[in-house]
Amino acid sequence: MKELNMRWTGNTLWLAALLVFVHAAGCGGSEPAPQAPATGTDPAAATALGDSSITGTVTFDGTAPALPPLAMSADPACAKMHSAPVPSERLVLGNGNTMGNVIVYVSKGLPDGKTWPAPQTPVTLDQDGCQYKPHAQGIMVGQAYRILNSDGILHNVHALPKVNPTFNLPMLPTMKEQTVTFTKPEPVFQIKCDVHPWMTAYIGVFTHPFFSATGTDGKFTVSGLDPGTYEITAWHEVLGTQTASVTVGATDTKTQDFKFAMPAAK
Ligand SMILES: [Cu+2]
Repeated sequence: MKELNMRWTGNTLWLAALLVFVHAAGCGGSEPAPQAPATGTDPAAATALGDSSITGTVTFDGTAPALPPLAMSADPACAKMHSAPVPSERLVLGNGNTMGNVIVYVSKGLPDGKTWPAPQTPVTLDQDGCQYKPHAQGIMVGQAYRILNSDGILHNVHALPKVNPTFNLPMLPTMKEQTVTFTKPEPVFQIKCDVHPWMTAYIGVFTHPFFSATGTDGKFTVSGLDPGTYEITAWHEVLGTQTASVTVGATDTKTQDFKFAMPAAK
């Protein structure tokens, strides 16, 4: 079933879309297409976005630990791409200890019966300078995940999900891109390169578009929400997760900041 659950092409997104269609049409509904709710309402309303948003800033509280730079000297082809040591990606801070690479998403409270189609635009992961860029991000179920090899050297893309099928794609120096999709929602999981042990990325797969990853300014915005009370989760690869409950009305912009700290020494 692995090849049925996961599709990619080296070339064009339309072919991936065609395969999705063929699979959906010929495989007894193991992945039913999103449907409007059966009861009565306007189909457009079942997918329309709301007018409220939640925004905020994620910061690190305390003295940042000194982390060793990425050990790129293990592969001279990587080392020569950089004129200076490349800082660790484990904790990326901006001015004022704002935190990058935090994925913030709605984890509870979305209305039943509503569906959100995956955008036609792909989410991109590039292998650039022997780093995955971006380091952390979200994607929707069914949305194209376009994996580039700007480096033009040998990498591999080893995904370690627990719900979706795992995959391990070789990226030969001549391969410019591959595209995959994820078929099930799944909390954030790791993607790594087995050639270069320091290369790690993280991705979360969602059935909705209410997620955001912070840049080094620590800022996130989740928009398009209907009125309601939502649990939002902020995830970080080292410092774990935090949740908050936020209630929005019909046209609100609410602020919810998060603050992470190193766990207390035992
Ligand atoms: Cu690599």
